[in-house]
Amino acid sequence: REPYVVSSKGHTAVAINAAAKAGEWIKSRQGQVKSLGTKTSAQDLVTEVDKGVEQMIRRLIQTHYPDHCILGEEGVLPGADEATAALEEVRENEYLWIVDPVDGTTNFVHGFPFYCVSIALVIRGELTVGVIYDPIRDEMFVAEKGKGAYVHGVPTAVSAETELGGSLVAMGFPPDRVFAQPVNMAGLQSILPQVRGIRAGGSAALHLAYVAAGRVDGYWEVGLNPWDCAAGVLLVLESGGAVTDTQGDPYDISTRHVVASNGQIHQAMVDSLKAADATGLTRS
Ligand code: 2AM
Ligand code: CA
Ligand code: CA
Ligand code: CA
Repeated sequence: REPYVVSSKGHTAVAINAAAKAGEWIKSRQGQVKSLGTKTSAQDLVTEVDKGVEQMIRRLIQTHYPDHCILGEEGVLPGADEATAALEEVRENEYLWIVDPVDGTTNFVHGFPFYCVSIALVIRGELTVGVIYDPIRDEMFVAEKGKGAYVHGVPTAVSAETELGGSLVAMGFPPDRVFAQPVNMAGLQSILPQVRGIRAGGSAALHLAYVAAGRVDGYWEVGLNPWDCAAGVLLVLESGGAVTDTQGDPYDISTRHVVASNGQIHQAMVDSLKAADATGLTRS
């Protein structure tokens, strides 16, 4: 294995180190969850591992950068409008870290080995570092703005597929049944007949890393929060791919309905979601 660190730049090394330590800890706790709670619904799970890992990552970042702001999924107050809060923090803080301690908590709880740690750094509103660590496969995905994206020192690149018909795409089913379920049913019905296959692994961040690495050609999901996608978005962009909202407008940190792809099949995915009224942006 090549060393994780692809750059001696401090921020990236701190993110990689935090993700590696967090990932090891999560993996060691699979199958040993002691306290399983719910958040917004019976499907929206949280464990002591999510909370403990976020605390650990916060401490590691704060040790190096005590004056930086950290937005983490489990640090958000219940009922707060997460996306709006994040945007305000981006505006007000020069350095904002965006942390998802466990992306794929449902998988973690069930022992389905598809989850990761996601850490991004936004500097003056610009996505600058993105790190995603899959502890099961020991894969560390690292992107730096303007410097490309790597997995263990090897550059990642999106696929070259040009047709939906030859594409394997991923999607996500967030636990919000009232809003997301009808939108997802419409999207599935529209995209599925056109592609080679659809996968829904249950980790938004890892799906984005897989778009970056060319393992799927595209991915879409509605109802995401900044911690689900910030790191993965930079990975896709730095690997030569495209990321927009589900209507094809440019991604920014407040975008919740996301399409990521190799670029080549992007418009076809967006067109298909629009035609099926499956963007999540036209329904209330
Ligand atoms: P999590 O495991 O960090 O909670 C699965 O489709 C994706 O949805 C995962 O990335 C999961 O992240 C995310 N997710 C979980 N709960 C959610 C919620 N209440 N709203 C939106 N997305 C959620
Ligand atoms: Ca969660
Ligand atoms: Ca998440
Ligand atoms: Ca999480």
